[in-house]
Amino acid sequence: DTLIGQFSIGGMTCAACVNSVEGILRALPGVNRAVVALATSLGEVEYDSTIISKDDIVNAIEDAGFEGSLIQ
Ligand code: 9UX
Repeated sequence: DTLIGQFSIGGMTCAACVNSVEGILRALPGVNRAVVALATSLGEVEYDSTIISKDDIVNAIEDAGFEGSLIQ
């Protein structure tokens, strides 16, 4: 199923951080779309839940050195 998850992404301090997180998210198998906003520290990710889980997405954010958590 295609789902949309909203994630809090802590630790982003410049526009290059945003590009980095978006690139990491977009490269994950099962992620169709990812948009990250610096001002709100939020990311919205459209993903195929048969390929990747919310927890996998949070882990990818964490592995990149940021603090990720699921909002909904
Ligand atoms: Mo900007 Mo972010 O110089 O990890 S890229 S702070």
